[in-house]
Amino acid sequence: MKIALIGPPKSGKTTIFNALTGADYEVDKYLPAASEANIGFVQVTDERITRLSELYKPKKTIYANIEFHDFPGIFARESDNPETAIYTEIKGSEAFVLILRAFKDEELDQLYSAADPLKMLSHFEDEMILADMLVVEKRLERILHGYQRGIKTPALQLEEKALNLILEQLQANKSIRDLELGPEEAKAVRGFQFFSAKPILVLLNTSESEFKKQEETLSAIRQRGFMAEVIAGKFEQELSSLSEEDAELFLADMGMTLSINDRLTMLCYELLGLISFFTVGSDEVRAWTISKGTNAVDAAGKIHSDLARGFIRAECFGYEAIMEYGSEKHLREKGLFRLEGKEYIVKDGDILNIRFSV
Ligand SMILES: Nc1nc2c(ncn2[C@@H]2O[C@H](COP(=O)(O)OP(=O)(O)OP(=O)(O)O)[C@@H](O)[C@H]2O)c(=O)[nH]1
Ligand SMILES: [Mg+2]
Repeated sequence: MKIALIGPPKSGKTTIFNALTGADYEVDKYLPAASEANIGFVQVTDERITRLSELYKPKKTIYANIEFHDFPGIFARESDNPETAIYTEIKGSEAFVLILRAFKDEELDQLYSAADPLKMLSHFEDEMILADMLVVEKRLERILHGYQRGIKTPALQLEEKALNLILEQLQANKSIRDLELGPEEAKAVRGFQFFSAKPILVLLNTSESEFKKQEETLSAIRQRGFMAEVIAGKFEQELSSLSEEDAELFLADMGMTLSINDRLTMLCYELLGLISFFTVGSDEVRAWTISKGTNAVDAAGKIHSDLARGFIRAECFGYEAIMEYGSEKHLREKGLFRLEGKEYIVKDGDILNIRFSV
């Protein structure tokens, strides 16, 4: 899963990226914008994998992970062109974490603009809508040009229909994520990777002392339909250099029990509607990430395409059940060891073993 950290210049993206990944990229007010993204992986802590690993004692234990890309500031100047490589790279991610400056800094106020998260959020929404609109208009023009030259296929007509619906939405100054397209239409335009179609988590980056004073801004952002949270980026980065016990004490002081990694990965799962299923055995205990509503055969395909192709049945039991009864043998006796077909909707915490033949 690829998540982009984006935002205006100097909102604290790299600071938060460092806190998340334990990296040590330079952060400084006067540093010019980087020309490429920093990339880092964050392991998704899952207590359940730890427990399963204790039970099965496998050779390998594999947690899920999220790939974070820390981009330089965007949508800052008139001359910033959303058709350049970095913007295309941003559009290639599955979701955005939009980091907005809520910490005070007079120099940054002067160099860039005042810390006004609500205003900045509107600016980002406008820019994303505008950038998408340019793409749609250009494509529609080409399609119509093709029609005039006799190139008119059902696929093109479907795409044109979808693009016109999207254009209408954008012209009403609304994001594509709030538009409900039919499955056919959605498929026809998937390749465009529109900015305003991506799920967004808004993070207010604030100082330690202002951390508890963001409720009003947060609820205003949530009222606009976004998921939003507050983070003390610089403070979190400092914490990442402390021992686990000390960091926990500091966090508890601020009313938090989870590390930035755990909080942010949980939020990303929620944002994207993701869940985990597990595979277990003496070789490997492993977590797999899927969307809510995924059926057994598609879940099998996550593990290997052969498992989907030759899918026969899924042997299935729940994490809670194996923890309660301690062994698969006991689960069988209790009738908690099930056989499920292709259409079974996999649940969070399911443990699957795919029977297949190719
Ligand atoms: N007071 C305070 N300063 C912060 C916080 N987060 C970041 N900063 C400072 O803000 C400046 C910019 O931080 P970066 O993390 O480099 O910001 P960025 O968004 O990555 O910047 P660009 O990539 O250049 O857009 C640095 O001087 C940081 O120390 C914070 O939570 N509180
Ligand atoms: Mg940066």
